[in-house]
Amino acid sequence: MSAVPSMVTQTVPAFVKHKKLIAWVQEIASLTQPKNIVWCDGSEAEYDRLSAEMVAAGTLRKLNPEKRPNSYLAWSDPSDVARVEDRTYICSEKEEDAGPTNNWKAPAEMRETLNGLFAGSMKGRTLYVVPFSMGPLGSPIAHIGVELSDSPYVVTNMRMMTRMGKAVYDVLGENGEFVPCVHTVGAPLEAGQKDVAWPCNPTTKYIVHYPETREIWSYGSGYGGNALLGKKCLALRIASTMGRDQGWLAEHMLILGVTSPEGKKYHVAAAFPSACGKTNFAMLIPPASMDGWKVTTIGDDIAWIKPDAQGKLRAINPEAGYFGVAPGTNTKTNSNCMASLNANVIFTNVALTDDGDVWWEGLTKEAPAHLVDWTGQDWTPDCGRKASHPNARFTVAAEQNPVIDANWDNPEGVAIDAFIFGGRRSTTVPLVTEAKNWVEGVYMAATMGSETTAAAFGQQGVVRRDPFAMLPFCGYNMSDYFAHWLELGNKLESSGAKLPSIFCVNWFRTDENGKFIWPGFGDNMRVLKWMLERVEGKGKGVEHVFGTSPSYEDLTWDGLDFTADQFKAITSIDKAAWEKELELHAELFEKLKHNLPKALEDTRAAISKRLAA
Ligand code: O2Y
Ligand code: MN
Repeated sequence: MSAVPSMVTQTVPAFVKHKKLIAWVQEIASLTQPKNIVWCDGSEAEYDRLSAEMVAAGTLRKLNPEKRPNSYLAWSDPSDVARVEDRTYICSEKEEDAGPTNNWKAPAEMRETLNGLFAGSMKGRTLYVVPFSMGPLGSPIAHIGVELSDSPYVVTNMRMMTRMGKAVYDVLGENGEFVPCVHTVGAPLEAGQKDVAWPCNPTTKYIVHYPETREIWSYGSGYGGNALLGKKCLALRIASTMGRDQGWLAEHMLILGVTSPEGKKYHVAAAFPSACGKTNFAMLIPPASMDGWKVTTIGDDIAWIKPDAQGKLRAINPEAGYFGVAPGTNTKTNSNCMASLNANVIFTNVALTDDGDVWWEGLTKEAPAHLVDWTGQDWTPDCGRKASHPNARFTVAAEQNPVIDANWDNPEGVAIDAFIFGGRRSTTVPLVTEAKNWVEGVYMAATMGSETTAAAFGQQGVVRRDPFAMLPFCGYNMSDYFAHWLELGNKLESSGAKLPSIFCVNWFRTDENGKFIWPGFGDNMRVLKWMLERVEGKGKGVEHVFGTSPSYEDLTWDGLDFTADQFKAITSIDKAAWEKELELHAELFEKLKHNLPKALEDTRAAISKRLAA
């Protein structure tokens, strides 16, 4: 690599007026040495051109237009199939600001490493300049990012996942603020070297965040959250630090609109760790017996929540599309999601059918007799391998969701009435509990967890604590994050604002055979209805040590055969199990003791005392 990199000539389109942006693109181009630079305008023509180029390069297959119009299938390198948590870094100046739940390196040290890796890393490739808005263009809650990437797959995915293109330059103007995001697949092409279908770096990956300077640098992966830098990197890790500094919240939450039969509209934001049915809840279809209730989607994964002038928390979905898990999705589990996927989709790592369509585990009861699997090999039902990767994905524009909320794109956002926190627990945690107050709600969210592997049927698996479902996504010290939630609540409450109610749910208690007791899916509407009655101050319930839960009579049972005994099995509170649970909370707090708010320790002590009484 030459010590003084040569300049890459670029023609900057007339619609780009931001001198700092132009200079930064030149600086990154000088470092990474691409063969050319493309300033993306986000047009359909650009999308079609890049897709055709990727088909020619073998990165994408065009699916049968009669089965799946305007849709593509990508198969990634088998080493590049998911987020890489162990290669994800928060490089704050002080290690304690990243906290014990993040990987940390000093910014200067990381910059030296990355400068070495990024030097010449785009050789033989095109550098795409991808301007994007997280949130409706010009919304007071939105923020802008610009991703420089050498992956056309990133460009076409970003066009669906964000508001991407020319209009963003207009919002940026001559000196608007943006979060700089630099991405390379880390696979430079030497002169004459043939490219591969899915370029990536098989051995070296880095997903790096500099919270103080609000920058993102990603090296070596072309996949999902590692490469589509608007999602987990900007909208959660960097945005969470912006929220801490500016008094708002960037959360790993879906946002729902719920309309009652009387026509009253509510909005709830809900946090669930992965594999807890988040997409299904985001597109919930109420049971037929709950005629008149309507659920609409504002967001499926991330919420940005800012207090308005009256202290009311208003939320937007910063994204414009869904990057959802395909396996397990079908017309029974999520027919709205399936309807979203009829056309204009990029599928990644699902299987290809003989008639040019896609298939994944769980799509149909019976698998097709022959497929080409996500690794490109022939597949038959008896071959002993999965046809699609368990983390196979679809990328689709939110607008294709048949139950998209009329306000999903409203720049003012929607007023949040309730927060819901849920984990996957086979025992201990009841179906639903309303927290006694904001502090106890924050405690519930801070201590939530999900079971990973079930040790045996009916036995509790290993519980992985995932505070606020933010463990891999909080861009700063988790204890400071708890303090931020507490301080924001305190500030809003003392200004006279009504805070959203906080609920904790668990759809996953099992019986002695390891079978889920609660039917879940659309029947979660029964629980949602009770929560909204509580929000209205009308819902009945039973007070207990942790808060308030419904009694059997307080839920609507029309159209569902669910006995009082079954209800007891998913709502009972086992004192011994909770004593153990509180010990595990203490272990978590010990790990997070640096700056852990005293209010959380005090809440643990108070719950313990109430439990013993
Ligand atoms: O594996 C990835 O690259 C993406 S992870 C992801 C994608 C969409 C929504 N949520 C998640 C997650 O891990 O929470
Ligand atoms: Mn997520």
